[in-house]
Amino acid sequence: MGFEQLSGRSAAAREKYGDRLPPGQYEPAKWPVLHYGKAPHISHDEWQFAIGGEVEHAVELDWAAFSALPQVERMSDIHCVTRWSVFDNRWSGVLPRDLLELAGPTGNAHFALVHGHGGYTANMPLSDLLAEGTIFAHSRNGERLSAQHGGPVRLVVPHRYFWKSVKWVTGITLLAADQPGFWERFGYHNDADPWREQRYAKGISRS
Ligand SMILES: Nc1nc2c(c(=O)[nH]1)N[C@H]1C(S)=C(S)[C@@H](COP(=O)(O)O)O[C@H]1N2
Ligand SMILES: [Mo]
Repeated sequence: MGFEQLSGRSAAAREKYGDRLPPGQYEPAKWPVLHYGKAPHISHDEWQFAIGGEVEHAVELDWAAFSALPQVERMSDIHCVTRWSVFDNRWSGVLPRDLLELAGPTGNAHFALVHGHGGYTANMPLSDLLAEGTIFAHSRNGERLSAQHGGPVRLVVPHRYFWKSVKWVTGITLLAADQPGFWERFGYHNDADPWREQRYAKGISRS
């Protein structure tokens, strides 16, 4: 996409959303699909979620157990490192704190590695997982997430670039010390704050 088109769209988005458009982002015509590899189709029957690492007792949930947890909604904008932002998404699902409560984080739990189908991972401080807007979502704007968008359940961490928002989640490992996830090992910024344009680690530039 040419710079003119990009900046034109950015200007339109800035007019529409004001300060809600982070630097270097634009609004695409529709929500893009982006992932490494092929999207798996996971049925509710086979869905499983494991919580381990720095916890009092490791737990595994099936779909019924996940569905029985308090269901909440969170509104947020999402920002991909490839520069698109999608505004006003209403996510429905379960709060990380309600999941973690089942396992009982130990006093050493300071970081989380969130796992997705096929070995994808994203790392974050426990505080990002427990942040107000973070949710394990099964629906967006009242519709179940498609397999392409990470259904049955994906993570949404709206205040970080969207690669932290793991699709087809399979579990959480709580950690005492940080461990880089899938893209973080390839040079993506560890913190991924879109407002500070933390796209890539120091010394690496891509466009
Ligand atoms: N399991 C898994 N989750 C993933 C990815 C992936 O490759 N595998 N890609 C990430 C990236 S880079 C982005 S931008 C978003 C894209 O989500 P979307 O396709 O629903 O827009 O998913 C994130 N979560
Ligand atoms: Mo991304």
